[in-house]
Amino acid sequence: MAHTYQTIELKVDDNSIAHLTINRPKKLNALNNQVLDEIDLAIDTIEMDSDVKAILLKGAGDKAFVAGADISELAELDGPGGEEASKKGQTIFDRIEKLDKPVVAVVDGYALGGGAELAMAAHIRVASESAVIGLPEVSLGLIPGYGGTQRLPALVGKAKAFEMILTGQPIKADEALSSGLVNKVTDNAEEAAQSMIHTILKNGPVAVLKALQAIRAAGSPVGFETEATLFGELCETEDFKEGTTAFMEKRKPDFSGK
Ligand code: CO8
Repeated sequence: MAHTYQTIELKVDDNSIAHLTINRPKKLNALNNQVLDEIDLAIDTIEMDSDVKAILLKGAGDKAFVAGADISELAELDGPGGEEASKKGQTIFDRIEKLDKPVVAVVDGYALGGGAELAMAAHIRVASESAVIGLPEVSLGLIPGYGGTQRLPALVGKAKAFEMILTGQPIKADEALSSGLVNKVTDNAEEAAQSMIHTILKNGPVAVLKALQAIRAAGSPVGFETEATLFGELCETEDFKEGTTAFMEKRKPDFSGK
């Protein structure tokens, strides 16, 4: 179903990439309830639309990816409301991480608080030289509540996560790269992200899907078992036959996605 959005944009380009843009540039794309609801709706569409092969997640304007949860809404929360709001954001960001299509975030400018947490829910982050990433919640008397205390340690290790979350101090692109928080830093992050998606989409579609599923199981008690099961499933696919045959025939594979 096609939705009309006010705070996000969702457009699918000719290369089957869905461009999901957080679109409140005057508020540095801060995530209010409406933005979260619209992201949730956009995920429904992205999941159902078989024409969408990958997602490019970005912020509108030239200053920010997303400068955090909307502080004017946060200020109104009481205990039960805060817990509910945290769970709501966690659920939506979890849906992003669990998408069976690669999600690449373009981190251009500020990615703070909930914005950093949104970027961390993507599978890959490409940053611009101007990226400033941080979890400043403690400076507001809060902690990250959209998964940041869980995803940041997984990406950068506990020591760096303790430093970033306890000091609340943001880091710049070069430090984000060296600590593993972003995958790449470049002067044209959107172009680099698109190019990475094109590279991904040249590979066997079923293999890309199963790779997403296998990596998601990393660290869980069934991680290795999941890898072996998915590996076996891939050995039954036409893509596997085509990929290996093409290699031996010294030609490019023509994957059917079956
Ligand atoms: N929320 C609401 N409005 C914001 C936010 C925000 N997070 N960030 C920026 N804005 C607004 C500003 O109020 C301003 O609006 P107006 O023009 O109407 O006054 C507009 O965006 C432009 O911002 P600035 O004028 O401040 O721009 P500067 O270039 O001077 O500064 C900064 C840029 C440094 C990014 C600055 O805007 C800033 O510090 N923003 C707040 C950053 C922040 O603290 N983010 C974390 C918020 S807490 C959070 O994300 C918690 C997530 C988990 C919640 C879980 C439970 C709900």
